Amino acid sequence: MSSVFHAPVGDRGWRARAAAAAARSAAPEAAPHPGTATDGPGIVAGYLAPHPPHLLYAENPPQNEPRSQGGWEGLRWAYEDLRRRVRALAPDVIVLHAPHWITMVGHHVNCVPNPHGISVEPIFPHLLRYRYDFRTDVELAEAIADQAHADGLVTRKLTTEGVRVDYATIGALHLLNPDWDIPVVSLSANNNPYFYSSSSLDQMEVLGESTRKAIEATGRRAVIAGSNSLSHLHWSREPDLPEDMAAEHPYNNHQYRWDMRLLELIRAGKTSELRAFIPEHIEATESETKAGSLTWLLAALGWPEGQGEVLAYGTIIGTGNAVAAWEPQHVRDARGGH
Ligand code: 2X7
Ligand code: FE2
Repeated sequence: MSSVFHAPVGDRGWRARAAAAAARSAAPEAAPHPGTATDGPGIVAGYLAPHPPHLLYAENPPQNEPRSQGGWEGLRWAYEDLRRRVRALAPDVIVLHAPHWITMVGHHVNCVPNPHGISVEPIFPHLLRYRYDFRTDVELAEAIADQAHADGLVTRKLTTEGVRVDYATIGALHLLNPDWDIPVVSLSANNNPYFYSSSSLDQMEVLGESTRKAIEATGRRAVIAGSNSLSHLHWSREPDLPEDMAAEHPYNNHQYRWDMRLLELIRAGKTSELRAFIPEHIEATESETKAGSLTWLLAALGWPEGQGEVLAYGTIIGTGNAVAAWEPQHVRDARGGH
């Protein structure tokens, strides 16, 4: 098995950095959190932005071939709210970590200036066949890859034109910004958590911090988004009409209750408890957060205590999905305290 850290065995500098971040997030509420910008360059907001193809299908955008009657409105209305927030923030870039660009060795960053083509969902091709055409913030993409390398991770810059962009990246980015007028940086999901039972999210902590450093060093105002479903067991059959909401419900009560426990921690802003809870939740529910997008997101934000808002929860073919936001106080104040 290849290692996804290039640092020599015994180099545990990243553990010290992760511990320092934990200590910062456990400190009493006072100074601004290290992860989010109060003004000027930095991360201006972080969002949990789920990507099941059903959501994009239900929107009927012109870029997607299949047509639908709608469905999953609760989650989609929350995305409408996120879109308004993104527009109000007017970031330079959206940086996204999503689980379906799977890389077996290392963490890859898409550095192709203008990815375009058709993205197809391999299990649900009748829901998502989407023509995409967007701009990458190449300078930031390269800076993230370089910083992650300097921080001990095996990294690669994807520069090959024409590599198909996965449906999770496309789905979440469309739902966040259907106009595609904000440049993007897209990160791969290294697959090591699926091979090692423990410690696997540690790298996402490092990647999150590397992402933040690169955003600050390049002077960007960035929205960051982690695209994970929560509980991840789903039906093996779908209704004749995929958007038949009479068939949509949690896989079982166990999965639902564990998702609620996770969401209560977000709502309460108990981020250090959430950090410890994420692996438990994965163990209990096969949560897609195993792919690391949520951990990457919160690590980039510096695990901000006292923040966290759940905009919606809903199931998609039985899996749990939430739209959630972490925004600094001045952003919430500017929106009128919501
Ligand atoms: O990628 C997904 C997912 N995360 C959940 C449910 C169904 C399909 O695709
Ligand atoms: Fe997924």
